[in-house]
Amino acid sequence: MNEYITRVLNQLEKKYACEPEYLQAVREVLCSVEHLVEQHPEYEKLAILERMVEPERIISFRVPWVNDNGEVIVNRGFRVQFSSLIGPYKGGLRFHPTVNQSIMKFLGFEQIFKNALTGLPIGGGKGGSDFDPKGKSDSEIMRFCQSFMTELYRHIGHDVDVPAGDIGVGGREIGYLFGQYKRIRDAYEGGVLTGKSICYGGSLGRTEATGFGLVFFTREMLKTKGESFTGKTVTISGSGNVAIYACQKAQEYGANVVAMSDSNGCIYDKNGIDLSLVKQIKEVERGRIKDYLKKHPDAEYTERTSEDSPIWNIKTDIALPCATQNELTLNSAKKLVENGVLAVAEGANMPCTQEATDFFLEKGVLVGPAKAANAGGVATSAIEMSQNSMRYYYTFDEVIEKLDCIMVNIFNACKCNAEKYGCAGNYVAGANLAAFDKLAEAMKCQGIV
Ligand code: NDP
Ligand code: 2IT
Repeated sequence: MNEYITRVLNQLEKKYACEPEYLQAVREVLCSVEHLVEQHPEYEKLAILERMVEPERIISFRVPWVNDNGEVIVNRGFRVQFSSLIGPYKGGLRFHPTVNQSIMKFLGFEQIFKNALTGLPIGGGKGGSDFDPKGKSDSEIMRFCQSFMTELYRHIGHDVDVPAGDIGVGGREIGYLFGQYKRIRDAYEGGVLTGKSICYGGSLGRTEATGFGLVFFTREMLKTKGESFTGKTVTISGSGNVAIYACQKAQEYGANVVAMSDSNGCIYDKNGIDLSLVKQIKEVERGRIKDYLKKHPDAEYTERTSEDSPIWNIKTDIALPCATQNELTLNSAKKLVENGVLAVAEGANMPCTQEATDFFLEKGVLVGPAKAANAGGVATSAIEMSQNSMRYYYTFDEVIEKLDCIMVNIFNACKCNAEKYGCAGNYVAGANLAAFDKLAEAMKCQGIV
């Protein structure tokens, strides 16, 4: 391993020993850009790596709110403004009890590379809170969002930092956050948040974008092997925003999606997932995936009992992890390979452990890395921002056509860079190389800042 990379990694591992997810994300990128770094001896003198991995700013704040019983609850809020090299900080907000600084930093770090791959002018950031939206009433969600924004508003703006959704933050939460921002600022600034509802400035297609984009990227990978979605068996973990729309597009392409999940367990329906029922359970009732059995008693439900999710034991051609980080372990990867998996594409951020990814690559499985394969969501957020600036809206078909084109371009960038640096077919390395190259060049142009 290159000396400069080793030194930076060693320093980080000492300094941030308590941030395993962040270290995992950084290690993956730095280990795959070795050839590029070797071609640029000036990077060391300019501290390109040190500056690339260190967030420009981390904001952390108290979020007090009152629950329906009149009790005062205090959560922690974060915004990691990772890089403004190529545009305003851009990235989602996650509300989940596991949120901590390591998870915020890993997500922010991934985001700068993902956003660079889209080819659009967006820097990278991430935020959120350890607030757990599960089981909360609508008014509790609203009060929490209002309190969160009362702190966050001073740090964001349409040319500064533009948050959006992620786990636990969808259209409802973005609406409450936007309302509070507008009230404090006393101005309508449409482009300050994305993922807005269509009725007050959102973009058609943003809801579908991450899932659809994931399937477009996978379609391009499959093409390289003369394959397509038609007639293939697909399993999709999660049953949230990304999973639902990945399922919809895969079904439109003629695949048989047989399984979906949530954090409690997974359903298997050999006749093909009834997606309108999943949408009803998850988008309307905010229920559990197990409720699927009430309408389809022939489907099977398996409870999750260990870190290895039962969904990956199901035989499939294409696996789309769309829930959360490190949800697909080496054990699961072995099971999928044993069952003949052809492609794995990451809808979630860093869902495969490093060992799982390495195993897939070693066995010749097509791997679509998150920063490339799920970039359709943020790319469409950037299209939402441009519509807000233009004060003009595209049709649904126009947005999806642009999204498809962006996903094809991202796939080609991954493919070309993998070939250029001697690892043809390794789209994980290809994505890291393409994005790193662009960011490092931007850093050189802008001086030591
Ligand atoms: P949602 O909140 O809509 O759905 C999340 C899904 O993942 C739910 O089914 C949830 O189950 C499951 N899940 C969450 N945490 C865990 C966990 N610790 N263990 C097992 N399952 C879990 O989120 P999204 O669909 O928006 O996000 C899913 C993934 O995609 C995340 O990794 C996110 O970062 C990534 N992503 C999202 C984008 C977007 O535009 N929304 C864009 C790019 C990436 P349960 O309900 O039981 O918690
Ligand atoms: O991880 C991601 O790319 C997102 N959650 C979407 C971010 C965005 O700004 O649309």
